[in-house]
Amino acid sequence: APEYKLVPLRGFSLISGIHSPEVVDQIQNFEIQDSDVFVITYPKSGTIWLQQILSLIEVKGDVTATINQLNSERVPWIELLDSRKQFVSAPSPRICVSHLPYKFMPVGLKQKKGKVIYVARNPKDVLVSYYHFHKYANMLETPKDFDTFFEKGKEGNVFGNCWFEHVKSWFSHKDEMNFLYITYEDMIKDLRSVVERITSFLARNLTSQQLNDVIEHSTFKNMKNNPQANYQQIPVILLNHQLGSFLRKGTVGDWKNYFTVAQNERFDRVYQQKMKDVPLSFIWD
Ligand code: PPS
Repeated sequence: APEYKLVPLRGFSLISGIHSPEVVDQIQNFEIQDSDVFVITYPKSGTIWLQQILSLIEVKGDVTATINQLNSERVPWIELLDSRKQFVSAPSPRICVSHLPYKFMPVGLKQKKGKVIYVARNPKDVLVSYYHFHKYANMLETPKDFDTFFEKGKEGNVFGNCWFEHVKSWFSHKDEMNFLYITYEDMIKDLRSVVERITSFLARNLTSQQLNDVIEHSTFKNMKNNPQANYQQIPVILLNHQLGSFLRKGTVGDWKNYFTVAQNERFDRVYQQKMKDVPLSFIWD
């Protein structure tokens, strides 16, 4: 098996074996078209959910048009090794996802070409979801226990680096871009209204029935049972499917089952300090 490790590129950690510094360094030069859509997330914030939703919006909710292709191929990651080929030659509209921080992004996005959808999730649930992901993703180091991962994740010693820096870097530059900010929690509470915000941001016209179909095939249950949406077909070399599943729990507030009172107090202090000038708030449970 290949050896995966975190390798730094301009202050950001990539995973050797699946990311290439050369590819990532090229992204800023990608020529952006007005129809391009970039979905940006910190890991475990709803990426594959958006892959499913956006590809369904493009086919107006007709799930049969998506069943020949994995959602990770319909809406590929731009930082993966072969992404340049996939992105540059894809027919318009080119829709991709990325975990990269703002500083690696194509210059064109900052000139209001293309569109950016940023999906944020409350960082306590991100930490718990990422903990489970580290246990079954072969490209990430298996944590000894939750306490160990809490320290590591809170410090940003993971792929994605620091959650606070990620959210803040994108959010503080939002006015340079065509930018839509949504949260995982809003999607859990009211998926329809978030999907409506997305269709209107992308100027896609769907009938009410088509919208229903998009939502129906994007529920946790239906995605978990859909082999083209649940990542079961991602090779075992990357994900050990016996140790977990990508669609794990899909709720808000699971952190309460993991954080001790002391950990929660420490986390709240860091949160308050790092987010004090940021006009964002989260639903925590
Ligand atoms: S990754 O590895 O960064 O691409 O992971 P990502 O897709 O961003 O995040 C995975 C978490 O999103 C949850 N998820 C969903 N929740 C509710 N409904 C739907 N349809 C859905 N699809 C994905 C997934 O279950 C992971 O969260 P946890 O808390 O671990 O369940």
